[in-house]
Amino acid sequence: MIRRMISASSLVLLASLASAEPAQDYADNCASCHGDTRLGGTGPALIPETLGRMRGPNLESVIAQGRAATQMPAFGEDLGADRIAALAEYLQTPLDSVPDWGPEQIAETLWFDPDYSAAQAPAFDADPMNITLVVETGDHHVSVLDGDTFEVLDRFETPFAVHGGPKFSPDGRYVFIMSRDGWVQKYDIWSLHQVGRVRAGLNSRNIAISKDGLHLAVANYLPMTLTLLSTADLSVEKVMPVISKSGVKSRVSAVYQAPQRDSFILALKDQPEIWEVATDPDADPVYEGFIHSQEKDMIEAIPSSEGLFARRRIETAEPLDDFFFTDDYRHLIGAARDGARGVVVNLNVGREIAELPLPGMPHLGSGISWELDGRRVMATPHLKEGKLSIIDTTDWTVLKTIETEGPGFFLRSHEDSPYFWADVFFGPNKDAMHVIDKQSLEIVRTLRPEPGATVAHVEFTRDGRYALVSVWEDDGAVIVYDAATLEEVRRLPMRKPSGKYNVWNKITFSEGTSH
Ligand code: DHE
Repeated sequence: MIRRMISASSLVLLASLASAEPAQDYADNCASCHGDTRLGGTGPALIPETLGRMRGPNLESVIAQGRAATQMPAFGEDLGADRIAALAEYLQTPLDSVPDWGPEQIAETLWFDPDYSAAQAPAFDADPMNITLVVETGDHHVSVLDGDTFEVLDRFETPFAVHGGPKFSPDGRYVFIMSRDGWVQKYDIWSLHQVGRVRAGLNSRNIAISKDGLHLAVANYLPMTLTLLSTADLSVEKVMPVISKSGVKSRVSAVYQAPQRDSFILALKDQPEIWEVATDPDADPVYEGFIHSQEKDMIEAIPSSEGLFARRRIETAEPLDDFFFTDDYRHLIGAARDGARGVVVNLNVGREIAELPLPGMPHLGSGISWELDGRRVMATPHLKEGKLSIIDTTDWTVLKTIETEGPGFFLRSHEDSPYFWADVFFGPNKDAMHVIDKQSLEIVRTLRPEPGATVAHVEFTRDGRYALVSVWEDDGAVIVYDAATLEEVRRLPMRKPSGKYNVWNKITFSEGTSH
């Protein structure tokens, strides 16, 4: 009788476990690291905006097996397959509401590294202008490379899932790094030490630094804002809600620095507008036509002068994304939503002036430019087709289409190199890297340094002598090539290295880099 009672109660227990609510499972097993609201804690946010980026092993297998070399344990034995599937589904449902994330909430997250003290001079012998940072997404670290000897001077932990290029202060001393969960990290290159962190958004896209180096703009999806931080102490200067002229909120796809204009340019994801935000404290907003009188409410909190952070709207026929800028920052090309056209906008007059046929989803943000037969041309890869488009920026025509071995993600060159490098990021030939002559527009070599592995993203040393290529795998490497002979000279083991950023090339806006 007793035995029958025990087995009956066990059955009830088992049944209740099998049907446990995923929200309860989340609260019991995940909330302590990922936050009660799923917006992150010591672990990353678990919301669709973040999880949509998960590549490789799917969500269920990460929950079941954990993540090697992280604090993420395996829940396979405790929860079983059905509850894990329900939990994974729960994590992919949008949040009912997004909490306020204004100046107060942001300020509460501000943290300074107690072990940091600012060095008076670089704590190393290497050329501080030839430092290259390697973002290692495999274990969320950055390696600081001496660009002459390729020695790793430091390797520091970043917030989880860094995205987009880190941004250097104009003197190259500090760098700011952003994660998809909206954390911004400040690192002092001279001291080889982290300075601090702040969470500027809940789900963020990228950052841009102002021409004078005083302000950092953070483009957010959640909430739909642009956060402006002081680079000195990471304090909040302003949180700008992003609301179209017609009163509809929009996510910010990306924010870019326009040095010649002394402004930030914003791509609005959901509304047919481009925003320009002044970073010149002396800009006279009315004279510049930066604001309409009915928009005064948007600039009421401007700290030091009327011009700083004044906003100008440029209305477009449809939302545009993923911008390439001409070197003088007079024009941008944005990708139209249909993934088949590029739209040219003249930023001075504030309107669209041309359209280009660019089928196969151009990745304009990776575009680079150079002189060809006295004309300024730009090249862009396509995310859905194995080709590169070469565009004449003097008359906005497609000069040539170069066939590649598959769709690519990044392009790179250097003023002193006759070649540009184009990866094949997707498909069976993802191990290929094309090297293309900038004048003949012919592929001169296709490198395959690690057959079967994804090989992507290139950065040059300051002098353009060496090209650094990522073997984009967990057990990966950065391969150093002689940029003239195209021979491999070094191989540095790295954990899934993604982007690489040379201080000099970035702070001088080298024509070979996407800005
Ligand atoms: Fe990126 C830069 C948008 C997916 C790695 N990516 C950028 C920038 C934008 C952008 C707007 C320029 C910001 C900057 O540097 O300031 N990226 C997008 C997308 O919209 C897209 C397609 C989808 C998404 O969910 O965001 C996307 N990006 C990816 C990836 O899957 C990549 C390959 C891996 C990852 O880290 O998520 C990736 N993106 C990068 C890198 C840069 C980048 C390494 C910086 C390149 C550089 O050389 O500056």
